Amino acid sequence: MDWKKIAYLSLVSRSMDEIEESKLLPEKKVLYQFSSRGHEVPQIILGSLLTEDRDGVGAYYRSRPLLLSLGLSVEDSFASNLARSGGFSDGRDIGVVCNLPKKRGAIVLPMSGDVGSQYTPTAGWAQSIVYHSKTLKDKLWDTSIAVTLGGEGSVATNGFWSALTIATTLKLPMLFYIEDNEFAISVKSTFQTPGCNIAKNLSSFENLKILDGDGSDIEGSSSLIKEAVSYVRARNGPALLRLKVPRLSGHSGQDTQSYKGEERIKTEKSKDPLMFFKEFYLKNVDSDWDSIQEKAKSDVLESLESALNREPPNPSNIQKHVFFEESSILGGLDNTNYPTGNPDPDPTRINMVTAIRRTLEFELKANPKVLVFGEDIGPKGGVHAVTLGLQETFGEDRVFDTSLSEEGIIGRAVGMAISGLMPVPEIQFRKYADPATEQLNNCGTMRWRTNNRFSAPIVVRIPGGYAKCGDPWHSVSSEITWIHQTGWKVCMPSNAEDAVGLLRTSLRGQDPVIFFEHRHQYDSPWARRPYPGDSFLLPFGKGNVVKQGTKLTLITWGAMVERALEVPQDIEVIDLRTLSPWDKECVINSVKRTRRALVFHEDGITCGFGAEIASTIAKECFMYLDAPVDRIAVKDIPIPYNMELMDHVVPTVQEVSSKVLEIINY
Ligand SMILES: Cc1ncc(C[n+]2csc(CCOP(=O)(O)OP(=O)(O)O)c2C)c(N)n1
Repeated sequence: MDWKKIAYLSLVSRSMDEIEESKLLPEKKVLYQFSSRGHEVPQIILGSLLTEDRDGVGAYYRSRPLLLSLGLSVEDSFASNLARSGGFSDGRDIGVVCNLPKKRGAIVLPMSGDVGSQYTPTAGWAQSIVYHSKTLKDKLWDTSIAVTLGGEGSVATNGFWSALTIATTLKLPMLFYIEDNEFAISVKSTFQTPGCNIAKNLSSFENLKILDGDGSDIEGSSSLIKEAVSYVRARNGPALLRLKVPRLSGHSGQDTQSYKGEERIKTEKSKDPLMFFKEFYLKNVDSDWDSIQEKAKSDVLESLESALNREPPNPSNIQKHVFFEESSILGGLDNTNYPTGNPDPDPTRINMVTAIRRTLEFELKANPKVLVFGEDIGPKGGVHAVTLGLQETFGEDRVFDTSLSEEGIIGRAVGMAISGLMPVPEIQFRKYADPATEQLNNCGTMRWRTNNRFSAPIVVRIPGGYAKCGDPWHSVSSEITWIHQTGWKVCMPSNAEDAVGLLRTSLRGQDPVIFFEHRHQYDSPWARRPYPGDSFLLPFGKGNVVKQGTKLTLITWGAMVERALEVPQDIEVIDLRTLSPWDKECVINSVKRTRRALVFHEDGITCGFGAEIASTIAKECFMYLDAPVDRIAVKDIPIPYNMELMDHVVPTVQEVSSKVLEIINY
């Protein structure tokens, strides 16, 4: 153990917090400050053991000491807190939400502000370690481990339990490091786990090594940290180490700790691990503590000066890196040379289920980094039969069932994508993506909020929409959710051929994609098409004029395309195919010709995507319009079960046709 370095970094961290708390915060130069005072020493000891390539850490806002031990520059850290240029995010994110991408050595995954959201991406990283090492035979990953850090409050979150389930059921090389300071802001640990000790409560959890100690006991805690890291590195499975540490400051700069009381604050001060570490150091290592402290302080001041001299971020860059423009440091596919397969179309008409399966099969063959997973997608072949036979062909490492946790499915995919894999998670039905909302959201914003340091391109296959009947659970479409969120590409193919082209483009792309599979189109005879060949790709943002006409432009997508084509009037029908991005040009050109526009969709009408399209047409085609732009869509209620009721909710061909006539006769 390099105690001198541990002493130096602990003192650097302490000094940074002190300056921020006493000076930069009151001066309002730093607006968010989360002090690590009290947490430093054990974190830095842990960091000093993360020496292997591809060690991956999922950390949280109190983890700066650990990042310092993994190579974070003091200047970058200050610059981030000061919202200056460079740093973790170029002024886009708060400074405590750090990240540390590197091509070699331990990395820190992009943190986020949501407590508990660090856990499942770290589990994904752990699973990637095994995949890279065991399946791809990449030696760089042979001894790597995943480590996740969290406070005792975070053990009550869904993310914690989801990741724990993944790590223990799959026996992943993952260490849960829980820093128990007894308070989640002001809420006592009695509310987070009964009896306040997560280590004790998990003592009978299968496949989990438990270690429990006190961060103020330097020798005891450092040997526990060593034991935990060695255990996980030796591929024995996951471990959970809980260390008690005092939180010597308020939760954040604004917190006065009025809920703690004088006595408690005094007791916490007397447990400061740094104080005990100094004693330990002077007794066992050297007498140069004071000179190390001096050096730490002057280095910190010098770095602060440099950070203060940095320019503010350039506002003209703020829209950059929402989508792929250039490769991020970590995340996404390397340039893969794809085989052409059989580029000739196969004239046999296949349904959309078979088309998606065939595309997945080819891409799994073409790129060993593609992994397909979700609930029931293994031996059963998925509840929609899309993945039928894929596990048999590609094995359980590449096509696998997961635990029943959508947060786990998506969070794990995020960690995998950062490691360079192309995860293709299936969410069984659109409605069941709800528990994964946080991970989906953070996945989409990752490239932007890390200023292109990290990205997590994943292709989320989500079946939904009405089928033979409807219901509030299996028939949701709500595609607007992701169009409205940052960083997601969204497509909703109406037929088998488009599904092939869009899926292949998604799987070879560098952005996260919501690939919406409409349940009605899965086996609709209309949607059956010849397989367009193994090299067929469709670009995003290119609509398709599926019927030409002169009286009105009807803009639609997904299952509504089929209905729109049954409307008997002389209308032009555009299948948008992708909604983020969407083909404005195609729509505008058509409306300028037909002079009338109707948007037709299955998602609810209020604030549905039709509103966005209508507003664009109203602005861009104002001088050309002979009638107001209109919309027809599902009423703002879920799709009902009873088929007659369903027909009252999803617009029928007759209703659309009447609406068309109304606009034509305006
Ligand atoms: C999902 C979510 N809910 C609430 C918050 C607000 N919040 C931020 S930190 C925090 C307490 C976390 O406590 P703990 O996990 O014990 O870590 P500590 O701050 O004590 O180190 C809360 C409630 C949040 N950031 N995210």
